[in-house]
Amino acid sequence: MSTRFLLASLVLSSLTITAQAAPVQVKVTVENLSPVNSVAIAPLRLGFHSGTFDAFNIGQTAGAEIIAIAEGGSDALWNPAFQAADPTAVVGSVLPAGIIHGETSSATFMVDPSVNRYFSFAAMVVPSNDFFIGNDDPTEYELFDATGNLKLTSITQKSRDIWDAGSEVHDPLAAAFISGATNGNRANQNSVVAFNFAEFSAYNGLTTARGYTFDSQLTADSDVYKISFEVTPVPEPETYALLLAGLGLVGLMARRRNLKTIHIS
Ligand SMILES: [Ca+2]
Ligand SMILES: [Ca+2]
Repeated sequence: MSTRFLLASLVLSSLTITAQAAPVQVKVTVENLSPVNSVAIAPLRLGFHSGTFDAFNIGQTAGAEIIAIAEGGSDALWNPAFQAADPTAVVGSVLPAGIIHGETSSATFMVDPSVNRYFSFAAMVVPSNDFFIGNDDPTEYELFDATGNLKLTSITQKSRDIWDAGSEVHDPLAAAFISGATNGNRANQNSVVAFNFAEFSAYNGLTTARGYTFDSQLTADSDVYKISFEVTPVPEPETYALLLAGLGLVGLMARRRNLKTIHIS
């Protein structure tokens, strides 16, 4: 067995060993599937987690972290609440501020499939006072199986998946994404989290912040939003070092041989 072959074998076997326990990069891509001139989706707030963080419950009062997302798209309370409930969770966002019909956006996260097996999300749906999409059950989206393989490649949300946080009374003049409205104004609704997409038609004919005339067109089965997942393995730093050292030695041996050849000839 040549030295070069031995070195290559060592590098390959170390790659195989580290790949099994290694974190992976997960690219999250979002796409607004709603009809032209219909709803926009604020930044996606997300977490890869162990299944312990329960963001909200149907029929119950929404917590402050969900209200902050549903009324203003903000993650100011979502991130700390998520990390307090699950310290090993990877939390973050897919920006920008909002995407409309046909637009997409992506962000990449470093995730350990053995620790962060589940995926949770929440995002404001606009124009609205307090509407959002998100998963009630923290274990609904099992992203990785027990051996760390990606189980789920996408999540599609339909109109009937849209929640009303029950925190702010419907009022277009206090809604997000409506031209001339003041999103900061609000009246307490004192209600609970419930499915609601029919209220969007109350915004029809109003001008949005993006300049188009809103037209809901939503029926229960309308696709609204898609979240897609793509995984790429991340070699660990020691693997890189070994790989580089291996390549360096192979290069050195090759150079020596060339020098010998030159010397002999
Ligand atoms: Ca729940
Ligand atoms: Ca409401």
